[in-house]
Amino acid sequence: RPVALVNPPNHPPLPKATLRLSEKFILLLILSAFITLCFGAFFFLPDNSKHKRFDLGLEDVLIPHIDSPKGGKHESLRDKIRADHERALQEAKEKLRKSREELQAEIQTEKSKVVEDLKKKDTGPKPLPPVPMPQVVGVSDGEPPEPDVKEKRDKIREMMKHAWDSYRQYGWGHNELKPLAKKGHSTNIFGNSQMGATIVDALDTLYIMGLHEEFKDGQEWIEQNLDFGVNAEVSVFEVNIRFIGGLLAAYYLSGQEVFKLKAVQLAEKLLPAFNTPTGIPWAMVNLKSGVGRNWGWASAGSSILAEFGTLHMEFVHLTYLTGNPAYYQKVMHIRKLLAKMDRPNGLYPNYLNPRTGRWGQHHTSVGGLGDSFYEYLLKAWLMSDKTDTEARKTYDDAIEAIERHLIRKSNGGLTFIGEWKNGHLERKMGHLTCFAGGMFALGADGSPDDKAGHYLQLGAEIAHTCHESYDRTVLKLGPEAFKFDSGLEAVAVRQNEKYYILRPEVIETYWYMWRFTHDPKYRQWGWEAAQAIDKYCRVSGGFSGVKDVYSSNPTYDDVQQSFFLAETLKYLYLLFSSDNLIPLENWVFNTEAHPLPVLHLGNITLPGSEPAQR
Ligand code: DMJ
Repeated sequence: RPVALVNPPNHPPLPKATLRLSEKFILLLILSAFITLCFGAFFFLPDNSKHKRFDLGLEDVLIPHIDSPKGGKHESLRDKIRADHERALQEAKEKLRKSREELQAEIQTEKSKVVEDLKKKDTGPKPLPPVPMPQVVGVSDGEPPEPDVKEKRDKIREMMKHAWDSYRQYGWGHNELKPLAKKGHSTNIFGNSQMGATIVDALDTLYIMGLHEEFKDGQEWIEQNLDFGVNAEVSVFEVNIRFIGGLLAAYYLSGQEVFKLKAVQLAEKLLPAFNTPTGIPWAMVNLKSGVGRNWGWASAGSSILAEFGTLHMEFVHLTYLTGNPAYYQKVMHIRKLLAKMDRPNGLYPNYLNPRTGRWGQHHTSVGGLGDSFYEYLLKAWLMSDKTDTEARKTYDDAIEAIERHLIRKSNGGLTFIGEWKNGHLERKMGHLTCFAGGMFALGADGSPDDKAGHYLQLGAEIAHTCHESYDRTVLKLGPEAFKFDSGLEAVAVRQNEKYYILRPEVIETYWYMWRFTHDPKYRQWGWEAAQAIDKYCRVSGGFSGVKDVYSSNPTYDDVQQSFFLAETLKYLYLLFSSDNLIPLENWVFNTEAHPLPVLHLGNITLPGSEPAQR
């Protein structure tokens, strides 16, 4: 269309320069159409060069046949081709003469032969590459020199035996035990699987306590029964910390290859959980189908900070042991993504949407939903023999913001860690949060600005507060959550916060404080807790949680949690052992108390430590 017609009728004529510009534009349009045409022709017309190459190939063989003298090398080649053709023709004729049934039988024989050949080649799971075993020290007996301490330690060992034997008798192979009903038990974190969670979680405790017969029993069950091809939707976090952590620790302590193989088989099943738009894994994955999703209750379809942030230790070990960079890359990708995000007040919210990569509700906690994310930053640094300084720096920054916004002193002088909810501090602390006392003490050495003394002191204050939460109950066992509000100091208010489910966090902090200070009060507090557990939680079929620690006549919840064997009893046993049993210079405990050896990464390059990919 002429350019002039584009002008509306009563519009002043366009200036000359504009018309010329439009002409240029049309010319440009025609030129680009021409280029596109040439481009298309180049790609879509038959590729002559290929035909040429093909013809040349034939010429190489055929042309000499035409010109070659009789009896020459080309003639013998021609005879060979002719013979081949004739043989093929003959075979085809014979095939055509055969009946349909005969042909099918032939195909079947051929197929079985191929399968047989494949079987011969496939000699089971591929062996993992040999790697240097990290220095495994301190798997000693750890017997304390003091007879009264030894007596206490023996008592803890006896409690472990009761918990294990009861599970062995009434719940063997199930995930957990109902010690009153005397039958197996499971929860939604394990889907509808029966994967012997208690066996896997308890293995290293049995080993450390020298309960070798029991350990062997557990190993046999794992060899014969532990199968991850089940149609069960499990929690990625729980399976990682309990199963992968438990199997890896059992492997490093005992050197039995089966544990390593099982850990790797399971880890492969967890990998599909990372197939999200951001690479932040789903909370749950179906072990068979690989389909993942998030908890219905989590803010706007979010994944949980303490869940996707508690994979690092185990995944680094998996890459170390298998040479497969995927595990390392997945967790480093999470770290990189978090580093790029804005943090409200320097705090990490507990919820992150794996589709959009945006934070969900602004709720920050050092207890449930947040806790072990901070723990794994510190432990990543320790586990790398203090070479992963990026992890240490991230930990230091996070703790600095937590101290500023979440840690307060109550009117009665108790230091507590509250929960930050949309700019408001809730003066409530969970039993889970009590692990932080140990974490602060563990992170004291290496803290910035030489604040080691400050963090050790903070650890001691948290230990004291948590001990108070136990001491102010009737049973001398701590409630699930306690308040520092309206005159209340370290006591639970709501009925649904008064339960104790055999959790380890307070005892865990006593143990770390003991290792760093050797103040006898920590052994004393640990012993008080052990006695209370034995008195109020022990039943003939094992150990049970109780529903109200403020009642002298409590009812049982009838669950023997697997972490009672993995953590609570292990930390108690270590509290009454000498320090040379699992020394902290050589071992780092995962969040389920499974010890993993320090990897001297200064001398090793992990495969995949180049830029992370998803
Ligand atoms: C354990 O499974 C782990 O310690 C986890 O990090 C949170 N809490 C439970 C035990 O209370």
